[in-house]
Amino acid sequence: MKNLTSRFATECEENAVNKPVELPMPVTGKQKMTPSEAFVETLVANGVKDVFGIVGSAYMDALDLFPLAGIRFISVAHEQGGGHMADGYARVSGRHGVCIAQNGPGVTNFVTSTAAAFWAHSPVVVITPETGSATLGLGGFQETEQLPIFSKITKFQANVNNRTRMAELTGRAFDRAMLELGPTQLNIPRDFFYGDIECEIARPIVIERGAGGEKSLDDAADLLASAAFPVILCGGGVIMADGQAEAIALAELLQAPVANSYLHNDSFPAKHPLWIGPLGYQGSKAAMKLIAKADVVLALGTRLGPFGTLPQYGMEYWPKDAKIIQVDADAKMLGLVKTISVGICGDAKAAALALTARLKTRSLACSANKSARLAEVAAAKGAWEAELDGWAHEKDKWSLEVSRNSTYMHPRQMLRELEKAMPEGAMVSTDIGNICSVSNSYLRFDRPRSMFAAMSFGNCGYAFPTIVGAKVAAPARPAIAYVGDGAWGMSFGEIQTCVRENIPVTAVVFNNGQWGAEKKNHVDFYENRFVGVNLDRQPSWAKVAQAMGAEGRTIDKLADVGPALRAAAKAQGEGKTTILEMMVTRELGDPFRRDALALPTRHLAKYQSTAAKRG
Ligand SMILES: Cc1ncc(C[n+]2csc(CCOP(=O)(O)OP(=O)(O)O)c2C)c(N)n1
Ligand SMILES: [Mg+2]
Repeated sequence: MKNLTSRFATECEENAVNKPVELPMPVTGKQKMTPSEAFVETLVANGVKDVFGIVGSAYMDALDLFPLAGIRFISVAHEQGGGHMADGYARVSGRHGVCIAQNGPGVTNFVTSTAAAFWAHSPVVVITPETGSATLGLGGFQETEQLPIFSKITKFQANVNNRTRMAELTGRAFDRAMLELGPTQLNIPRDFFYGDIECEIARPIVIERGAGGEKSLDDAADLLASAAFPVILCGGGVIMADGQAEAIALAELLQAPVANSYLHNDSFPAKHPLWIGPLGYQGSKAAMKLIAKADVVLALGTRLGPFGTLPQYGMEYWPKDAKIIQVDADAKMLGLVKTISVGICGDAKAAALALTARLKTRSLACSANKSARLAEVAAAKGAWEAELDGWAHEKDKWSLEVSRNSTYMHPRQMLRELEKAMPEGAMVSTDIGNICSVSNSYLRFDRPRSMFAAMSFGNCGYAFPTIVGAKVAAPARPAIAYVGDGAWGMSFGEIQTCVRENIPVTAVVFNNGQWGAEKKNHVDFYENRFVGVNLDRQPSWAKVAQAMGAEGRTIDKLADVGPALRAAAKAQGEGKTTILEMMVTRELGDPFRRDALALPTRHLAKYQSTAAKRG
């Protein structure tokens, strides 16, 4: 057992991306400078190397300083894309992602990406230059109230209300993004970039999070020591704390199976024998069957979001009678969604360490039945793999009908081929859609900071720009986005950024000619009365890619999928962005929101023909 701990845990530490970085020295001491200089020097003090955005007159005086400050300005196609890039950058590096735009329309284009970063817990600093302070409220050019718009999707809003406070408030926006792990807004009236001020550039404040309260940790250790069937649920907090090695050590001490929380498939290594896969929509049946047996669940670094534990495959798997220990760095998340027995406000890494320290000298009830439990784990995993192997296509009536005469690939078979061909160390972002969701069953990772799904904000158009940002932060790693064709229509413009800025990535576009995830609701609840779900007359996305200066390939044979992915990933090494357009049938997997839809009721006579007949 000792060997197992050291092998997996050491590897994990070696792979950690989020190693402490040496921060460059900004100018020191109180001195005369312009607010633009104070702003840029504060970025330097925070180790900012890359800023995503679209150029605008509002902040041109500061932009002029970027090259000499060693800051790369990455010019994007749309500010939303720039915001997602900052998010991807932050998620892979554990450092700040930064984006900036023109006041008014440039800034409102950041709304969706900021909301997405909020729910991905990404430390993104959204810089929003504002209309000039002297004319604010007069309805001049490109004016809108920029603070209320972001008030519910940021953790903190710094409003530079006086040019002398530029460095202080810029620094605070960076500190708070890290402290609260989420986006912050730095709002700067555009005239405040100019003038002469005297100030000092503050160094970042680094606040260490502790393991949690002593009593809570003692109570949690007692529960774990007495558990007969403990299960660990590893969430995004484990990744953000760089605590995978500690989570592995605790799991191995308890010999407890470990599930990934929804869309955090990279929170525990898939090759580890105790890994059982992700919970939630299109997750692992093995994870669901095993957690259903738990008498104690340690929810480590997860807010236990309501969508992530909904019943799936007709299975109510959440163990209602189990004692739940929840560890989250944000005290407000404890017990919010699930009833808990012990809530620990702490860092997932430190808490895992503290629990291991408490438990390693104790006798553990779960040691007695260890072999039986491990046999159950192996059997459940084996059964799920066998089921996936045999699950070549969807089997509902509609799916069978639309795929019967198709020469295209079944999405599940294609996803399995992609899984098999996935290059070592790959980072994968996933969009919102039916095929992207089904991919949840086929995405396995051995290192943290590898999966960047559109988290609970769930916006189409997330994956492609996010992987572009991730690639900027980790250029040596293969960067792959999974995107449905509908979502691709929203986001393919960022191919321009890849080509122009030389950021080589791979996008795998699932061409099923439809907004599939929503169409599935029409099939299941509205008797195939399709409104707005067919994507007819699409261009060849491969040819569009070529026209934009990238590589584009259309793939319609299963045998070509793996080689095409490998070649595209390799081509990233030669600076090439590749779009792989996968021609797949129109079949559809389980719907997203079975929980929230119902067969229609109609009272008005003119709508009677749309009433449910299947009740
Ligand atoms: C910005 C945004 N608009 C609309 C939706 C609603 N929506 C969720 S999934 C989906 C369909 C996605 O279609 P596609 O990207 O083609 O993937 P598919 O489901 O076909 O695999 C839509 C429109 C959304 N989540 N986000
Ligand atoms: Mg589609």
